Amino acid sequence: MVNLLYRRVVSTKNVNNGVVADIFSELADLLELKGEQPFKVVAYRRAANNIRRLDTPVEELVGTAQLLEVPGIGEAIAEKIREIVETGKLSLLEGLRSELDPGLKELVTIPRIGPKTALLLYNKYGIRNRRQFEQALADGTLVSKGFSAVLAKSIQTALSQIGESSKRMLLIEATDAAYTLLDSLQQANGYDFRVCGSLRRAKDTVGDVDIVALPTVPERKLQPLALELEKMNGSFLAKGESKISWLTPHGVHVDIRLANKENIGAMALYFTGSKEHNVKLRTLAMKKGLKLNEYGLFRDSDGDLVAGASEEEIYRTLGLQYIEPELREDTGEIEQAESGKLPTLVDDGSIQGDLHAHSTWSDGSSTLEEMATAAEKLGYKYLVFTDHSKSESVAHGMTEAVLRRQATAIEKVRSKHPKLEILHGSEVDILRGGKLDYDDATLATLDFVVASLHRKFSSDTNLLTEAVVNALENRYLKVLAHPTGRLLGRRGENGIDLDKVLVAARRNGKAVEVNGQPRRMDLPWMWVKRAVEEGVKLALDSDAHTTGELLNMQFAVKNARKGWAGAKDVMNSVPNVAKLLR
Ligand code: DGT
Ligand code: CA
Ligand code: CA
Ligand code: ZN
Repeated sequence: MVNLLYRRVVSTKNVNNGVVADIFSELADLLELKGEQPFKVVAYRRAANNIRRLDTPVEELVGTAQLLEVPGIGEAIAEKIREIVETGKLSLLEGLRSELDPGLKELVTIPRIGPKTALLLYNKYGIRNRRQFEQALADGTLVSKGFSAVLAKSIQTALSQIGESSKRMLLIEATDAAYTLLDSLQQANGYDFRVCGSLRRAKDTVGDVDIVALPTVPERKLQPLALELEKMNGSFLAKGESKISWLTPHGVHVDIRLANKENIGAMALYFTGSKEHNVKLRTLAMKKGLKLNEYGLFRDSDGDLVAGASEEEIYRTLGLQYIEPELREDTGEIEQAESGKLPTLVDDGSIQGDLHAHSTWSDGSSTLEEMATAAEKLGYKYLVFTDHSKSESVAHGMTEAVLRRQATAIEKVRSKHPKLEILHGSEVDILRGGKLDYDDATLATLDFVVASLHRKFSSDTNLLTEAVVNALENRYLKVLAHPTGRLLGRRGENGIDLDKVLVAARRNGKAVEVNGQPRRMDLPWMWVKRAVEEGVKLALDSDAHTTGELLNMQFAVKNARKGWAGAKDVMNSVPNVAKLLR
């Protein structure tokens, strides 16, 4: 059985080059914020870049003279690398993290603001966090106090270009914020918490975090919880006995509502939404002589409570099948629930392996061996390595010669993991006209082929669509990866005609990917739903570039559920790898 909640275990075990490099980058940023001498900052940044580009795992170099041959790595940095490899962290960085104000660190996340400007804002203009900055920018006080009007204008433009989407979090960010908060509130004791809102519905971006709190102590309201929150470094937007709105130290908006044993189901239902789903439920209730709100389901005639303690009971009383939170978007789920035709959704346990993962052979930062070990720990039956093809030079795409060497390297790793089927695949670029980046003779040497559009060779959506449709004819191609190419909050969809693509995929018997990278979530869930309706098979993938990212699979699963996919729609729910390769 696969357990994707394995998260921390897997992601902290391996100290790969990417992790070490990230630690040095963060160290450089924080030292700069602290006003440390520039040469130190530059040195750490250089070390980070060089470690990131290293071909050998830095772990293997610790204690050898070879490590000191890497440009930018002297005795002092080598010692720090040893500490990271041995303990998984760097005490110097841990110290800095707790020493620096989170609000100051947040300022650096604003476009056009580097450490220097952040310090200026903090020290000279008294700006303590991103929210205060945006306020002072909007109402003009910043410029009237002497802040550069040119820079202010340029930041404003940058912020408006990123637009609303930048104010929404990725699903993974909201998940982390919510569970970090709940972990520390568990000590507050005396409440059970339920995460609701768009986070529970697994939307790919989340505006704010909604939590329903059920006291386990009689007569308890929200004041004791407010006291707990006061101990943390956030700020209150509203503080009542049945409702709290609070900003975490990282500026994440959290709404908390009080429930009781009789109405917790109704509260959870209401605050899970979506609003459209709720509206339709209320209308349905009215037709049945009932009234539904956040306090329960009541009979019109005498006002008596008929259901409220559980969502299941409320749905049942309304004559509906239970509706999973991911489906609550008013896209036909209520109608299907009325006639008892909702599908059984795919879940983490259905997933038997990962069909799209990278290694240090292209732009990944974990080795083949590290990735295989992590996949085995997840309980997978198979793992496909799909490093980039030769045209993808920014991602260290492999020439045919390198691909052959990788085949030999994979053979070696196989012998150490007899229980895991390790497949040699490739993420092959789709080129102009639909030609693939390796010729058929090369593709024939591989076990599995995933193909994707990376570089836009044209902005003409007809040409892009045509290329993808042609590529889907290739006999070796198994999966079309991240079809829209979107990067949430950064880059929109490529505009290809997905209706045509789905038809071509079904005609050729190819699967379409549900990529679980939190910034991709591609196909988007509405298109997953269409693919399922069209009978196109889905491939749920992590697109991992590190061992920890194998757990992106959980977001692919959530996104597939949101598109009504059952295990039968998912290619990698099949345990027998031979079936997959037919
Ligand atoms: P978000 O935060 O923008 O990603 O989306 P949600 O769905 O979490 O929306 P939010 O936080 O404004 O509200 C949480 C839930 O509360 C929402 O899904 C449904 C319910 N809700 C909020 N406002 C209304 C309303 O005016 N009418 C109804 N029926 N429900 C509402
Ligand atoms: Ca919300
Ligand atoms: Ca909310
Ligand atoms: Zn990839």
